[in-house]
Amino acid sequence: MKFLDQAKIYVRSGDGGAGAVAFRREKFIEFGGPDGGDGGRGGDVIAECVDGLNTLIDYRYQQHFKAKTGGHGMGRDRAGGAGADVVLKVPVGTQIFAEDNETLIADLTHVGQRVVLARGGNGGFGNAHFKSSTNRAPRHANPGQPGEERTLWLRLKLIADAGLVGLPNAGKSTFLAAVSAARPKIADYPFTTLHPQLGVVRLDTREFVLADIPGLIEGAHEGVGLGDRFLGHVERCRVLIHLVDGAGGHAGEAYETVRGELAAYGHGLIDKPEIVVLNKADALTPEDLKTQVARLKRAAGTTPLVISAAGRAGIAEVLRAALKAIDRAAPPAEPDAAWQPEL
Ligand SMILES: Nc1nc2c(ncn2[C@@H]2O[C@H](COP(=O)(O)OP(=O)(O)OP(=O)(O)O)[C@@H](O)[C@H]2O)c(=O)[nH]1
Ligand SMILES: [Mg+2]
Repeated sequence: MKFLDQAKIYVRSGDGGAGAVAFRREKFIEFGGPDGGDGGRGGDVIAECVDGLNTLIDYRYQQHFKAKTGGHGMGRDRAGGAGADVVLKVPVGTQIFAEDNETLIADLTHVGQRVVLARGGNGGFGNAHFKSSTNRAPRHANPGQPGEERTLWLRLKLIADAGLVGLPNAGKSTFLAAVSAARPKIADYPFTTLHPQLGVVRLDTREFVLADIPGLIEGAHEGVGLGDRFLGHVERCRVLIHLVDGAGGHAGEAYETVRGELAAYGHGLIDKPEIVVLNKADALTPEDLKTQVARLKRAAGTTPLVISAAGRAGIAEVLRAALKAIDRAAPPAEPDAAWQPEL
């Protein structure tokens, strides 16, 4: 399935149906009285969070969603039918933003959650509604209220327990492939991974979701490389696994670069529990390994775990440390109360 984590959509709820003006006309019945029915409600446009989706790709092909208009009222006190709703199915972790792409409207974090994006207009009253002792033959009815229309942004932030961060080529995808059934593309050039990938890790009797995030480079927060476009997915991770390439330059500097980008992005990424890991130990001489570990320790302030993702050595310790940190970390902050459109 193709991955798309951002989409712009246009939604319009249904107009309400108009009320009817009608009078009872029957043989032998004089002054039958008004009997125009009310119009039906217009349909709503609703977003619903469903299981089994992990991309917004459907919204690349369809961006316009219009709910049906309510039926018009009719004579003989027949009310119009309600217009059908339109339900947009979105994956868990979808946020809905207003047209400015900044104002958060709703955050759909669990399956079954629903939010009304545009409310259908009410139907108008038919003339039967307006009869009174002083006006026994009203000749007017209400039109239906118009529906609402708005342009919205959908943004998917994958929900994972732990996220892999690091420079390109650090071995993040190799790590994900080693610990889960995910099969990300692995190659010895930077930016092999172009969009986030999820994998389910099983450790002893436990499970957690690990996300492989495309590599970050200096200036990513200004758009260099793939930029920080995918860091949004890290926002939802409870724990970061920071992979540093032991065989590719100064480990301490590599670490600092990524930390700098996480700090520049903000949103609390820098405060997340972090497991510091030096990868590619197999490609280093014992002396080089010692130097790199010392550099990384100085930069990170903790002793890094040393692994070889390709050689599958030391991986279990990393997973165990991650699981411990996940259990300790508070669940991600709940977003503001669900928003409802003003009527
Ligand atoms: N020697 C050695 N090579 C490794 C190890 N782990 C990964 N590699 C190699 O490093 C290269 C990059 O690995 P990837 O897993 O694609 O790196 P990545 O961090 O996902 O890179 P991007 O997706 O570009 O950000 C590949 O050629 C891997 O085979 C390791 O433990 N030892
Ligand atoms: Mg990769």
